[in-house]
Amino acid sequence: MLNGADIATIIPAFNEARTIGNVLRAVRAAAGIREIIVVDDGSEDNTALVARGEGTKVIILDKNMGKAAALLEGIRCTDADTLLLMDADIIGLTAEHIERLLEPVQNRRADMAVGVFSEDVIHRTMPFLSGLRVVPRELICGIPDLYDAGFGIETLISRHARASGHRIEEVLLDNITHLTKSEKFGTGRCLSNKCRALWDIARSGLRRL
Ligand SMILES: Nc1nc2c(ncn2[C@@H]2O[C@H](COP(=O)(O)OP(=O)(O)OP(=O)(O)O)[C@@H](O)[C@H]2O)c(=O)[nH]1
Ligand SMILES: [Mg+2]
Repeated sequence: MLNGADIATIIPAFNEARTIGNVLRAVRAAAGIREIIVVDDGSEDNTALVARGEGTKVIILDKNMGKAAALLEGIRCTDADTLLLMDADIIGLTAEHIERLLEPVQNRRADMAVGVFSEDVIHRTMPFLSGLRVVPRELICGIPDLYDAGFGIETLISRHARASGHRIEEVLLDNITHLTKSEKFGTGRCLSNKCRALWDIARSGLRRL
């Protein structure tokens, strides 16, 4: 590692008790991470309990605010200059995946690294949707009106990074996947959550920079 980047991990989590424990153990085992912050805003399961059981700092918001707001609340609680954004529903995550994702930024080849699940068609074709990324704090904090972006936050970060000339590297990650919305929520709730996500992504893609 060449760069002494000061890295905090922010994990937005909504009803992820099934998977967050392994995600936290993988992050904790990875080299170079100073701090881990989980943001839970209204989970109806034991997400916060499991995260606390892993010794992690958990921020609880009074009501559900969406993914972007949760991430931003987490970022407000750290002064780290580099942020590892991580989803809580990842299956198969290891410390090695995380170290591979950090490497391009630590070695100053890239300003932002985006993790791409190598076996996932959506990730491969639309890497700008990936929730696994290493991002400079100044990039995220420089994006206006991000709080209400919901599931569009990654699209906006990628668009702003490109527009402002940040060097982006995609890192292919093997043997890793995530729980789908239908596995998490069942058909009805999955459908409304999916529509919400598509709407957030569409408006983030169309927004004037
Ligand atoms: N705190 C918080 N976290 C959220 C919220 N919505 C989503 N997340 C988290 O953001 C991460 C990704 O959310 P998912 O719903 O799995 O979205 P996705 O993986 O992009 O989409 P799918 O392919 O449909 O699974 C997970 O860690 C979720 O728990 C929210 O409203 N609040
Ligand atoms: Mg998911």
